[in-house]
Formats: sequence, C-alpha cells, structure tokens
Amino acid sequence: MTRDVLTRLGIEGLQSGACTGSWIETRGEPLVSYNPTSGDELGRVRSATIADGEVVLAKAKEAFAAWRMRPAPLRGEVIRELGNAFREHKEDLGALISLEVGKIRSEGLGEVQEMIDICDFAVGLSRQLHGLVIQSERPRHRMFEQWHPLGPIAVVTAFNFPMAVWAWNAALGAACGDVMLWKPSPRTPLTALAVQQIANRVMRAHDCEGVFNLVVGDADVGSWMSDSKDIPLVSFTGSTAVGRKVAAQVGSRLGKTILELGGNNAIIVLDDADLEMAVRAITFGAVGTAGQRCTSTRRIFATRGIAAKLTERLTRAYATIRIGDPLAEGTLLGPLHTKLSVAAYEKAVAAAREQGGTVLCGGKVLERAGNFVEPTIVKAPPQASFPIAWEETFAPILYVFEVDSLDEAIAANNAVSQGLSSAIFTDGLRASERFLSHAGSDCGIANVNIGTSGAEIGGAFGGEKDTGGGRESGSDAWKAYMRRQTCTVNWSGQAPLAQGVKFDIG
Ligand code: UN1
Repeated sequence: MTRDVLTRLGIEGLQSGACTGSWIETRGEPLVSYNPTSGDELGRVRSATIADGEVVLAKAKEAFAAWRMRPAPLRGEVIRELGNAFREHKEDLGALISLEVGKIRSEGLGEVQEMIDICDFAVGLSRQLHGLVIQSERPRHRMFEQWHPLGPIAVVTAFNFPMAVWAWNAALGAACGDVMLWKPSPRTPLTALAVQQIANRVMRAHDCEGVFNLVVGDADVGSWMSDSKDIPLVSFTGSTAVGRKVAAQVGSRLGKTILELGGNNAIIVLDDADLEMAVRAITFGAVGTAGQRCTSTRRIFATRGIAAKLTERLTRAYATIRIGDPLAEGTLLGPLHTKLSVAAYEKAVAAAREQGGTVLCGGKVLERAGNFVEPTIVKAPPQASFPIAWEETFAPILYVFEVDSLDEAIAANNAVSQGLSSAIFTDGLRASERFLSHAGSDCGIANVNIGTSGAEIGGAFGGEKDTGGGRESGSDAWKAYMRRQTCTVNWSGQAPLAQGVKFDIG
C-alpha cells in the first residue's frame, strides 16, 4: 500500500530536494523519512545546500518578473487548477500525511481539504486585492492605495501540518503575485515532494515554472533565507525559540516576517456548560493529531460546580480512544512523530507528577513498534505552582485545573507566554461576552462552545505574544504578502501643496 501511494504521487528512489518546476541536482546530505507508526524507512531525499538554494532563488527571481505582471485573476486560474489537482489526489495525499506524520486518516484527509479550501479562497481573492480610494484635501486630486507583490518569499513549515501551512502561504502568495521558496520540515520531506510534483504539472501547463519552488534543507538553509535581501518576506511556522532567531535575523535587515509559533491553549468550562459538547471538543483538541497541533488543547480551567463531573466524563471518553495504525478504521490516536517527542512526553508526565499533579489516566509509553503513547489527563494543582503547564509539550497531555470564577479562569488563560487559541464553554451570554471582550482572552483565536483546534481557513489564523503575532490564511491576511503604495494624481493644472503650505518660486 505504502509503495503504491508513493508511486502514484511520483516519489521513487533517492529524490532531489530542490525544485523550481524542474528538479535540481542537490549536493546536501541525504535525509531519511521514517514512518512513525512502524519505524520503517519511507524514503530518502538528498537535501539542498545553500548553493543549491541560490540556484532556486535565481530561477524564482526570474519567474517573479513575469508572474507579477500576469493579471491577478489569471494567476487565480493557476491556483484553481492547483486546487483541482489536489482534489484529484486527495486520497493519496491524505494517506501520505498519515504515513509520514502519523495523523489518522480523517485528519490527513482534512489537511488536504484545508489545502483545497485555501486554493478556492485564493481564487476568489485574486479578484479582490482591493485598495482604498481616499478623499484628497486638494482640488482635482485623486488619492488611492494599491498593492504590489513583494517578490520571492520563504515559506518555512513544520512537520505537523506539512501541506496545509504551505498552502495557506503559497495560494495567497501566488494570488498576490509572489513566488515561493518552500523549506519544509526536514522530517517530512516526502509530503513536500508530493505537493511539489503536483505544483510542477500545473506550472508546466501554465508556463509559470519558478512560482512554486522547493528547497528541502536544514537549519543552515533556513538561516540563509533569513539573511537573504532577495527574500523580502519570511513566513515561519515552528517553535518560539527558533522563531525568535528568525525574527532577529530578518529584522536586522528590516525584512518582513509572518511568525506562527508555539501555543498553549486553554478551554474554560463554566458550571452552566453543555457537558457533552465540552467533552467532545476537549477530547478532539487534546487527543487529535496526538496533541501535536499548535492549536491543541493543553489546559482546562473548570469551575468547581462542574470540574469533578467533567474529569470523570473525560476519563471515560479517553478509555474508549482506540490507539494504533492511523490508517486503520476507528483509530483516533496515532503515533507521536519522533522518539524525541516520546521522550518529551515522558519528561512532561514525570514533571507533572513531581509538581503535584495526579495522573487520572494514561501516562505511559506503549510497548510496541512506533512512537505510541497513552492519552493523558492530569489533575493539576493551581497553575501558579505547576510550571510544566506553562510549557508547550507536543503530546496528548491535558492538565485540568479547578477555579473559583470566570475572572480567575481568564487570568489563568492569559498568564502564560503563548497566545494562540482559547475557548469557553458556557450557555451564559454575559460570561461569553466577558471572555470575548477587551478584558477577556488575549489570544489570536477565541471561541465560544467550540474547541481550540480545527479552525476554518476563512478566518485569519495566528496568535499574540510568544506565538509571534503573524496572521495567515483567511480574512485580510493577504496584505502581509504585498506592499502598499499610496498614490496621489493631480489633474488640476495647478500645483497646490498639502496642509496649505505656500512655496511660490519666482
Ligand atoms: C498548526 O497546528 O500549525 O486550527 C496549524 C487548526 C488547523 C491548523 C493548525 N486548521 O487546528
């Protein structure tokens, strides 16, 4: 099955890791991709060196000169075909995500759907890159703003959304007239190769090679991108620690960044919450993708009237979760991505115990091939004395805190350094509005009676504080992929100055 999926997606043998539409002979180290379910090797990719990256960038610059002048709705046509090609290959692409990342089938397919959705969004956007018309204070003057493409942009993605996050950036970037240099996680090169093969066919059919480019490489390649003056925007998804370095490097040359960094997302559950809805949302948020989304639910703040019922119901729900092969029918929890993730899980569970937490269920690594762990619920002491909950551990560990009030819950939600996603479960209008107010959640995403993960593409996606402040995907996130130009046209035959300034020359 695995071979068939790879073959149908055009992945065989030792692959090159750099492409501009045509594959480049790369000279870096070979990277091995492993299936986290079995530990078996899935494939090998020869990574790109910085010199290989330079070759790709030169081609991207050349492509940009033509692409930016193609009318945006015609760029949209190319994106429409890209989305259609993803539709055609949805099953295989989804299966490859399951094989390389370990997501369950439905979530693998969901990620491909997210790519398709953002392509559809970008097609519409290609006719809506609107600027404002502004009233001039001078007679017979017209003032307006317009948006121009930036150039080659770097899209650095993480292992956990190896296709969708690229698509958020690439579909929007392409609609905006930019060209992309994609550096995927070196741990998920095959998913990137499969997407690139599809993009290659679409680019060839539309004579626009060099718009979607791939550079599989290590941190040195990422650092080269951050330093390169020819790359006006670096869109980076990954850890807060690396994000800080990217921000400093790109900032020192006054380049632009979009940063999607760590999250540490909480759900507040009030006494009047619909318990069954809360349990479903919390379980999906904490266990879905094996707790490896940046939007995964990690903390629960439950008020005293519901906390015991909630933990009891959650523990029962956890007992029904089938762990195993992500492609098997009925599996809800696949493997963690690497052995390092398993070690981080063990460390966090041990720390939780040491710091006064009680493990209500789970807490163990499974003794079998692959990187499997049990979904874990920890009853936690107050957050202030429980430092492990302030960190993002990419694993299915949920900390449940009891609180006295909504105010205490909001303060605890906001106390951590990350600020990506948050949610409240309540049937009370005042409580939900308080949570959504200026004095409420400080996160980029705030939901009512919906969990923290699984956002739709139509909204802007991203978060505050240590999450980096970037926004991707829907709403007006496209503006980050363009430069704004304010224009004033004088058709008066006079030369008046603004602010009434006189400057008459003889
Ligand atoms: C991520 O984990 O980096 O909202 C992205 C979600 C997905 C995207 C997650 N749509 O959970």
